[in-house]
Amino acid sequence: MKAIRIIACASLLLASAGAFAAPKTCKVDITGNDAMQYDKKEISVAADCTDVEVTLKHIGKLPAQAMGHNWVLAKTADMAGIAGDGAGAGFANDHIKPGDARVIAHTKIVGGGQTATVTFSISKLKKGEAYSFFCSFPGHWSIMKGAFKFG
Ligand SMILES: [Cu+2]
Repeated sequence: MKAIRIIACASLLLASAGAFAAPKTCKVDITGNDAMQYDKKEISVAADCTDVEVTLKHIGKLPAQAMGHNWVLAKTADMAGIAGDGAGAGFANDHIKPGDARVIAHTKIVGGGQTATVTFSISKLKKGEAYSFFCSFPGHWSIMKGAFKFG
């Protein structure tokens, strides 16, 4: 009787160990330009990615104060609210309201020739929820946005 219980315990342990996939950081590159455009309308990461590293490169020439871009990830439903608050949050805050819990991940704002990177865990995202990425520089998010898909 005792032996059976031990075997049952061991198989439970094995089953739960299998649920944790090996960590895998998937890299995504995206550019922004002087015409207020990203080069991607959608980002899709594979199901085995546990973390995502996004690198935003500004391939234009304009300074950040004039044509700055960042990369912000949030639920699609939160995008307008974050962008609205971000517009008033100021350049020094990367146009993100300080402590905005709706923001899942974001880079700093970059200008022409500059690059910024952010890494986040896929565990912050829920299956079945719609997520989007966008630029929170005032006036940009209506054009600079796209769907973020995973799994
Ligand atoms: Cu922008």
